[in-house]
Amino acid sequence: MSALFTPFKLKDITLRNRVAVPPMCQYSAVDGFANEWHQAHYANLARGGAGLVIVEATGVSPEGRISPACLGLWQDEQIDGLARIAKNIKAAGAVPGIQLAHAGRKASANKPWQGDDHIAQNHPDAWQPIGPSDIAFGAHLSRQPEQMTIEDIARVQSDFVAAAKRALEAGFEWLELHFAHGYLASSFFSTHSNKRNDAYGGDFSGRSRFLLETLSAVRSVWPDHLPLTIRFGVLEFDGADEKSLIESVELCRLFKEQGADLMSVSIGFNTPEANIPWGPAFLAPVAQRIREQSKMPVATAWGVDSPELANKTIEAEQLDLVMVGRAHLANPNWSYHAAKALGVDKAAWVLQAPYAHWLDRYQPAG
Ligand code: 8OZ
Repeated sequence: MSALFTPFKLKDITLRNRVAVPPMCQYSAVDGFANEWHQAHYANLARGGAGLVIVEATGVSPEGRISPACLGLWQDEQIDGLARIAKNIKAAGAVPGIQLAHAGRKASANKPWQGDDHIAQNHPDAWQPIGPSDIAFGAHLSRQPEQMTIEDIARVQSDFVAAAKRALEAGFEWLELHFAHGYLASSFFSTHSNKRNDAYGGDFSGRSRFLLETLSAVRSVWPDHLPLTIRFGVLEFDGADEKSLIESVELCRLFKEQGADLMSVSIGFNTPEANIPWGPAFLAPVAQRIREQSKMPVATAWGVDSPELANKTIEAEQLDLVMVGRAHLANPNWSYHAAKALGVDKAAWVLQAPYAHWLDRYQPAG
């Protein structure tokens, strides 16, 4: 029996296996609306056999999008397109998830394949990014954000709440908050980006406040029986990682108290000065530490491409769920090929019957 292909239960939701597709921005929307690209993309991924498919970073407000081509859920009219996606994911036997995000000081950017930098300030597509402090990320994202007022903070938090309600209405059963990658929440937690001297900055508790309040506000509208998870940038690879990890573990414990159900462990990306040791499953030991010390189930992405490696991280109890991202773009049927490679009995049946039947039939005897 392959550990990767055992079910995973979180709250009232059971995933058919431990393979998840993490949020991957498609930069293909207009005005935040899902279109044909998104419909086909997510249906294909779900039909490939993964247990969970999480829709890409979806802006809780227009200003919270990374780029003008990101999805959004800031108005009711955006529900329909996402509801069709959720329905398609479910019809393929996967659980539909969605990630809600505010890009903070990294917002108002060009698509990665069109520069990955801030849109020129005087361009009609640009908008004013906001952040905990008026400090730019630097490097390719050099635009200075406007420091958020207390009213701005309350507004963004209520945007998260309103978007979470819409996500539920759209039929999503798994909600992930984007607290990583240098976007707004992550930038509140990081000393690289948060130099505030009010209740939302300074010491650990000040820098944690925006994240904990946002989580708690969303939890109050997201049903108890459905998973509410966090993609959390737990370290920066900036030379201060032990200190970051001690703080991150502490914050994970508080997240758990506020009702978070699983941590998707990732990187802070709050400074361009990071030295990231890219490699196969390089975050798995970090995730394992979060798992052991916060007593919460964990997932991680980044470099878990091979079925054997994915299976090993589950078997070794480093991860509860493996996020397989780019390997799914290369091969949307990754789970089927993984099941075959791992010797799962009747591997074709990782796929739905209209595919599984034909793949299973006419096998050579013996
Ligand atoms: C990887 C690294 C940095 C950002 C996201 C577009 O998290 C991203 C991202 C992915 O939505």
